[in-house]
Formats: sequence, C-alpha cells, structure tokens
Amino acid sequence: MKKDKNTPPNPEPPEKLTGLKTGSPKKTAAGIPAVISSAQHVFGAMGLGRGLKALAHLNQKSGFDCPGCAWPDPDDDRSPMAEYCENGAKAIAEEATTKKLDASFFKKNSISYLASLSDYEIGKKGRLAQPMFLPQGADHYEEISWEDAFKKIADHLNTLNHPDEAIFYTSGRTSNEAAFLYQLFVREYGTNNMPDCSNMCHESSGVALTDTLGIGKGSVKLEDFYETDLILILGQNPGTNHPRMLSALEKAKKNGAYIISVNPLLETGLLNFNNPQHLKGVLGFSTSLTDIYLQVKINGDMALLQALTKLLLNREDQAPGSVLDHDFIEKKTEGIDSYLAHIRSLDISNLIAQCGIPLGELEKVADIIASKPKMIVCWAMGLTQHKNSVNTIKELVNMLLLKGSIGKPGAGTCPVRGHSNVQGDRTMGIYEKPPKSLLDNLEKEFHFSPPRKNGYDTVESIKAMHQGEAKVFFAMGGNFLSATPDTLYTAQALQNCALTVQVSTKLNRSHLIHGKEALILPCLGRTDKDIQNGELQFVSVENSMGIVHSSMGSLPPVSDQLLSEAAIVCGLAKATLPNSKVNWDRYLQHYDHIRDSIEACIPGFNNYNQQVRQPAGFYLPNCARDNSYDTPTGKAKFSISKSEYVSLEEKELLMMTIRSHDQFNTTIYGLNDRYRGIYHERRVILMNEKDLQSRKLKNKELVDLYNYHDGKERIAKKFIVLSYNIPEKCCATYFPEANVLVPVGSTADFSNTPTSKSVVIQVKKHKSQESEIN
Ligand SMILES: Nc1nc2c(c(=O)[nH]1)N[C@H]1C(S)=C(S)[C@@H](COP(=O)(O)OP(=O)(O)OC[C@H]3O[C@@H](n4cnc5c(=O)[nH]c(N)nc54)[C@H](O)[C@@H]3O)O[C@H]1N2
Ligand SMILES: Nc1nc2c(c(=O)[nH]1)N[C@H]1C(S)=C(S)[C@@H](COP(=O)(O)OP(=O)(O)OC[C@H]3O[C@@H](n4cnc5c(=O)[nH]c(N)nc54)[C@H](O)[C@@H]3O)O[C@H]1N2
Ligand SMILES: [Mo]
Repeated sequence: MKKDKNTPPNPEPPEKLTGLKTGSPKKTAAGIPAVISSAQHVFGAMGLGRGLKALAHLNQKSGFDCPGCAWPDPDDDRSPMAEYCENGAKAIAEEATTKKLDASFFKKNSISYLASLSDYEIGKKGRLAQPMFLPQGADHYEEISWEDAFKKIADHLNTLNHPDEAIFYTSGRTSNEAAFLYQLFVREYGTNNMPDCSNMCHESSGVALTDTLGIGKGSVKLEDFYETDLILILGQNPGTNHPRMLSALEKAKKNGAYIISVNPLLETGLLNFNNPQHLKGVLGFSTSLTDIYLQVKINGDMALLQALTKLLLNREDQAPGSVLDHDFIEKKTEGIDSYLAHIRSLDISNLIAQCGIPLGELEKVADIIASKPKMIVCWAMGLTQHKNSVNTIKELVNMLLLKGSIGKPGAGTCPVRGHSNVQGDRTMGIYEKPPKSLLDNLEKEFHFSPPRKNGYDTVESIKAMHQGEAKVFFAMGGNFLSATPDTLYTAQALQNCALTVQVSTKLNRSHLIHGKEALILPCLGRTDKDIQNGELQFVSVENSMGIVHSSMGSLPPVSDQLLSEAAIVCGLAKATLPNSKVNWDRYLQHYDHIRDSIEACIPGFNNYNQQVRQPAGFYLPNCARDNSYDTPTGKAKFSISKSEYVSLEEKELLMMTIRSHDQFNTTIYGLNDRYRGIYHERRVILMNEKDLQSRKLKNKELVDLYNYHDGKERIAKKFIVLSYNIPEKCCATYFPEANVLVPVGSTADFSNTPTSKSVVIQVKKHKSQESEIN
C-alpha cells in the first residue's frame, strides 16, 4: 500500500491528552507500593512462570544484568529472591513480554497508523519477532530474510562515495562483546562515525573528568559509600532512575554519612526510603536520607559551588589548614594559586542571585563540607545537559581537590551512568573520537588500517544527514528520532537518508520515521537465552563503577528468528566486507573468542575469559581511584570557570526535560509519575505559582510551549500547566514529548551534548476552540 503523500506520519508523540489526575507528591520512596507496582508490570506482561523465572535471575551472580540502569550490584549481601527494584522489574517486563510482532502484524498495521499512536501504545505492542523491510514509498513493512537484509545494507554501504557517508549509532545496552565487534566492523569498513547515546548523556562528565583527573569515569566503588562522611547529590533523581542507589544511601546513612541534595525539585527518592527488601521497610519504617536540601535554580549549580568555595576559603582563612588538604594539593595537583585568586575575585551576591540559595543556607552547608574529610559527589543529567556543564563538573572536581577528597576510601567522583552498559560500550571503542592507542592496537591485531579522522557525534550526525552528507543510518539499539533534540529537524534528517536500519528489541518511533528504504533487525535482549553453536553463551557488561561482569539470559526467546547483536554484526560484516581481515565466523563459534580479541586490543582486560567468570566480576584499572592522575603533567588539575547563567527575558522560562517514574528514556511503561503526584498524563508543564500568576494562567489550564533559538519557531502544543514546588522562572516537562523544543544548535561547550535541561521557552495559552481537558 502506498503512503498518503498529504499526511506523512507525524514524528512527534500525538498531541492527545489522556486525563490528568493529581495528588500530593509522596514523602517516601519504595516500600510496598513499589513492590505491587513491579509485580503488576512483570506478571501482567509475562505471566507468572516466566515472570518469576526472570526475577529470580535478575542481578544474581549467575544471572543476567538488569537492562535498566548501570548502578552496581552489591558484592556481598544480594537479596536471595531478587536483587531488583521497581523500575528494574518494569524494564524486564517490557523486554520479556510474550507478545510478538511478526510479518502479519506489519501487514495489518500501516506505518501511518502506528505513528498516530502514543509512545506508550507503541511500546505495548510487543517484541519485534522477524526482520522486516520497508521498500521505497511503501506504508507497510514486509518480511525479508536475514541474508537479504544483510545484502541490502551491504549494497547501500558499498555504493556510497565514501564510508564517512554512513553513520553507526549505539544505544547503551549493547554488551561488551557486541560493541567490540561493531566498532571493529565499522572501522574496517572505514569510518569513525560512531555517535552514541552517551553524547546526549554523560559526555560532559567524561570530558571534564578526563581533562582534570585523566580518566573519564567515576572513581568510587560501592564500598566507598559505606565509609564516607558526606555525600553530595546534584542533578539526579535516584528514586526513579537508580532505585538501588537508595539502598546504598541508606547504608551510608546508618554508618553516619551526611547527605546534601541539590535539585530544583524535591524528589521523593532523596527524602525518605522504605527498603522493600528489609522487614523494617515492609512494615513501613523509613530512613530519612537528605539532611540538607538545596532547591537550586535550574543551571544554578556552578554559581552554588563557587559560592560554597568562597565560604570554605573564609573558614580556611580564619583557621589555616582546617579545610584545605595542603599536603594533597601540593603533591597531587596543579593550578591552585590562580584558582583561588579567581574564586576570591567573584562577587558572592551575584552567585547567590544565580543559584537562588540564601546566604544562611550556604553558610550551613559550608560548615558541613568544611568539617567532613571524606566526601563523595554524585551527579547525573541535571548537571550534564547544560551549556556550561563541563565547567560545572570541573567546579565539582575543584571542591574535591581542595579537600583532598579523592583517591582514598570513602571519597571521590560518582557520575551515575544511565544505560546498563553505556560505560562498557565506550571502553570497547564506541566513540567517534577514538584514542590513537585503540586504532594502533586494532591495526596490529587485525592488519587493516583503521580510519584516523574523528567521526560525527550525535548532533553532528543529525546535521550531516540533514545536509545530505550522510546517507545511510544504522542504529545498534536505541530510539534515535525520539531521544535526540529538535524532533522535526531530526525527522527530516532521517528521511533524507537512502537507508535507515534499526537493530531493536521493541517497536519505537524510529521505525516509523525512516529513510527512503528501511530495515528492522530484531535482536535478543539481556533476558533471552543466547545459544551459538549449540552452546549457551554469556556476555559481559561494565557498570557505573567500572566492574566488568557476566550476564546470561535465562528465558526462551519469543521467536526463533531473533539473532544476537554479535551475530548481526558478524552477518553484516561478512556481507559488506568480502575481503575482511577478520575471521567473523570464529567469533560465533564461542564468545570466548571475542573476549580474546578484546583482551588483545583494550587495556585492563588481561585474562578476560578467566576474570569474567569470577562470580562478582572484576574491576578495571582506575587511576583516580589509585590517587594517580593520568593527565599530561601527572597532576590533577584545578580549573577556572567563569560563572555563566542563561539570561532570561521577562516572558521566558528555563525548562528542564526530565523522566517520569514510569519510563525508561523513550520507552513509556505507564502514564503515572507516582512520586511527584502526577497521574495518567504526560503532557504537563510544572511551573512556579508566581509564574502562573504573572501570565494570568490558572492551574491545569491548557498552554502551548515555544522556543525561538536561532530565530526558528519550535512549538509543542497542548500541555497542561501544573502549579508546582519549583523555583521561579524554572519549569519542567517530560522527555521525549518536549524534545521538539530542544534546539539542535544549542549544545554544551566542549562536549556538544544537547542542552536538554536548559531550554528557553515561552508559555502561551493554547490556541484552539477545543481547549477542554478530556
Ligand atoms: N527507571 C528509569 N531508570 C533510568 C532511566 C529512565 O528513563 N528510567 N534512564 C537511564 C539513563 S539513560 C540515565 S542518563 C539516567 C538519568 O537519571 P537522572 O539524571 O536522574 O534523570 P532525569 O530525569 O533526567 O533527572 C535529572 C534530575 O536532575 C534535576 N535537574 C534538572 N536540571 C537541574 C539543574 O540545573 N541542577 C540540578 N542540581 N538539578 C537539575 C531534575 O529535577 C531531576 O531530578 O537514568 C537511567 N536510569
Ligand atoms: N530532552 C531530553 N532528551 C534526552 C534526554 C533528556 O534527559 N532529555 N536524555 C538523553 C539520554 S541521557 C539518553 S541515554 C538518550 C537515550 O537514547 P536511546 O538510547 O537512543 O533511547 P532509548 O529510549 O533508551 O532506546 C530504547 C529502544 O532501544 C531498543 N532496545 C532496548 N533494549 C535493547 C537491546 O538490548 N538491544 C537493542 N539492539 N535494542 C534495544 C528498543 O527497541 C527501545 O525501543 O536520550 C537522550 N535524550
Ligand atoms: Mo543516559
């Protein structure tokens, strides 16, 4: 069936309201409601037997790694039933559903129809069950064999003018084994165009930490939480996005740690925690987590940190040696004098205005920081997705260095990573700016010349496709259309391509907004049994704290037509590179062979096959953890940053796009955001009551949102205003509904991460006759 040329599918989630209900925000996270919620998801999607089996293997030493977040598993006391959390259970239910989408589904359902559904409805359709091909101009995917699918991609790749006209994206669930093979194939094919989700996520952390400490990863281990004096948590919502972190915070608290949270919203998970895995938690006894909560303005963190440092210096001046670790500073760092001079030159009243925290509060916090020798700083997207993110993270490092609070037990950096193997993918070489050493090693091991020029990152890829400079887009997982900024611009970019290919577990909008031709390649997920050559295989992943461990699926796959990601790369490589220097068949005989090649090319993987078989895995080397800094001078670096704040006009607000409690990135599990008291609706905008009044808006009134970056108008229609406890001039919407407003041209300095937490918008009453809420 041909497409109706007049109504092409809309790349945005539909502007349909679903029936908002509100309650008061919760004071305590987890507890019995969390257990009930996870049970509903797991057993609803999978049935009792499959559900119980999945939960019993989740995050156990011989089981599979949770496909949710990258928080590490405890080395010792894992809960015998399941080391799980509510949102881990939802991630599994989503992946291990028994509903499947085969050729008959796509015959029945046109692309135009599927694109008219919400992301929630699309996700609930089921698991992709066989390879599908979309011919040019068609509105229905058709079945295709794996062999023909590989041939089709190979034909496209081999007729490009240059390999740099192809783009190979990666989302962060891909195992180490598949990621290594993928980058190997892409580099033998001839390009470094390997953007990944990290470009939109913790790239700012990687850049800031590499520059200052010589390693782009965090330095702490889980045990450090149990012996620290102070934990600072900025721009992170662990109750929703890393629920198992709450158990670590609970234990830290019991051992006497102090917790300071910095966030424009009072996130429930940072307030109180009912541990559902302990009897006390089940009975309703909760642990209060945060001691001081700083309700900072959006993007006010750099000013906050600089103000605190000024106050710390006052204390040091009064009692020299009481705050700064002079010995550490002298032996291990560089740049202290100019840094201190810079901080002293700043005007504290400006800093206070920018962060919005009164001096009295700041003085209290400075007293605490001054008196606690061992400190851990945790952060996530609230810090990384702004224009000045890299400098803000460097300011955090400055504070740790002043106190010598790194490279020793109970102290250090903790960027809390997102996708379950996003860190491992980078370690395996999924990076558009590969280090020379990696390319040298590939050349030595495989005897081909890898391309030496840097490739496109995510934003550069979008622009290249938009300008017609890239023509084939291949995605190893993820949902590129919906996760990236400026939805309509990105849609145009993908539609310009000759071919778009998605290796996926679940249907999403990136299958529906596509190139002239398109392919869906269905793959095994974490929970699925992966059998190669008659033998059950395991893969390996690296968590947020640099532990590499194994993960083995335990459920029968929903279809016998699914291939592992590793098998897909091998099939594609063989079809595309007939004279390849790599023995791709051998890798599929046993994944140990892949691990041998990883060991040969990537530092830190000595005796990989033995080490990965240790039940709890093994730690990768980490210079900052060992108090040595792999920078050009061998010293950790103090950095000087001007405090920059987005200046807003009277009618403008600064918007952060955040996750609800019922989603994993673009996968929408449900319509509730239970902890924030928002139910059955995602098209909401949280605003301060004063900002409602100054715009003459009533609570729950319908509005349209506008962004005008670079002189272009971007509109997101039909959002419901909610008067909410959020600082003035700040507002919040959910990702991905609001991505249409995030300008592709607004990115962080040095990391090029889209500024998804600093979107300048205007809010206007909804223009329509039918302004009623359903
Ligand atoms: N269940 C579930 N788990 C997930 C995910 C998921 O979607 N669902 N996503 C995974 C991924 S890929 C990632 S990267 C992580 C994301 O984990 P988070 O970073 O926790 O996710 P966000 O919802 O983006 O939350 C950002 C938090 O930062 C705050 N914030 C926003 N702007 C600012 C600011 O300027 N300053 C400060 N101090 N705070 C700010 C927001 O109020 C919010 O609490 O979670 C991972 N885990
Ligand atoms: N406005 C705004 N935009 C953002 C963010 C934000 O906070 N605000 N956050 C950014 C961040 S932190 C991130 S990490 C990105 C996320 O960007 P992506 O990683 O691209 O997006 P996801 O929604 O995680 O991808 C979900 C899809 O991955 C596929 N999938 C799931 N598991 C597997 C698997 O095991 N293998 C394969 N091959 N496919 C699988 C499924 O088909 C599913 O539909 O989004 C970014 N975009
Ligand atoms: Mo992320």
